[in-house]
Amino acid sequence: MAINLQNVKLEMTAGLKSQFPKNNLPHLVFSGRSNVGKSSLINTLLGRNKLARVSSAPGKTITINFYNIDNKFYFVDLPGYGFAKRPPKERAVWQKLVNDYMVEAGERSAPMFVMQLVDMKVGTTADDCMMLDWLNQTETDYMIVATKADKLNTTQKKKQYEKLSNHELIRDGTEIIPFSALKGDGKNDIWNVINRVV
Ligand SMILES: Nc1nc2c(ncn2[C@@H]2O[C@H](COP(=O)(O)OP(=O)(O)O)[C@@H](O)[C@H]2O)c(=O)[nH]1
Ligand SMILES: [Mg+2]
Repeated sequence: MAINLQNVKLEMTAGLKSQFPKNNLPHLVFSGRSNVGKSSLINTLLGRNKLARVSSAPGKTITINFYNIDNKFYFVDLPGYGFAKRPPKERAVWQKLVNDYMVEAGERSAPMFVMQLVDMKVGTTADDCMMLDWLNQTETDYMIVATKADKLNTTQKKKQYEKLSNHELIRDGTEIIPFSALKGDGKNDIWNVINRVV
């Protein structure tokens, strides 16, 4: 599919279910804890510096951002999770919004595919495991993007890749792609997966 990356826009920043787009375009969903590198991945894939906001501090507002990609599909930027050091109320707001989205996504006929981001150096957190468990239980299609690969040397990368490959919560045969926003490693491989699923 030829995609015009000049024709990309943030169509909706949704804090409420009523604000989700109502058409039947495929959804590529980006999921991961705050600070895992989600915005950086989206910007790298789209060849933009600042379309998605990159932050050093966890975002304050909990929204789902819908990027319309050339009227062919959406990049869906789920709000980051990782609530250990944040108010319990935030978790409830996150759960309600993400649950509303997932229920509605389940009702649509268009494909949905999840890019589950895991920090390659940190490995899976307890929250990541909850998300993986949920993806498995709902039989959602997903791949793993192992972010910030540039922080590791070759030996460490191999070790962390093996860990993810053998992870009990990562479905057998799941694609795992190491990625670096800094160096661009993995960008083409991820685009190949996107082209296959949309
Ligand atoms: N070294 C390195 N740092 C990264 C990479 N991707 C993101 N970061 C940094 O990690 C922090 C969080 O990135 P961001 O994209 O905002 O993460 P988000 O909260 O998941 O959207 C920022 O300081 C980024 O500069 C990467 O591939 N390599
Ligand atoms: Mg972000």
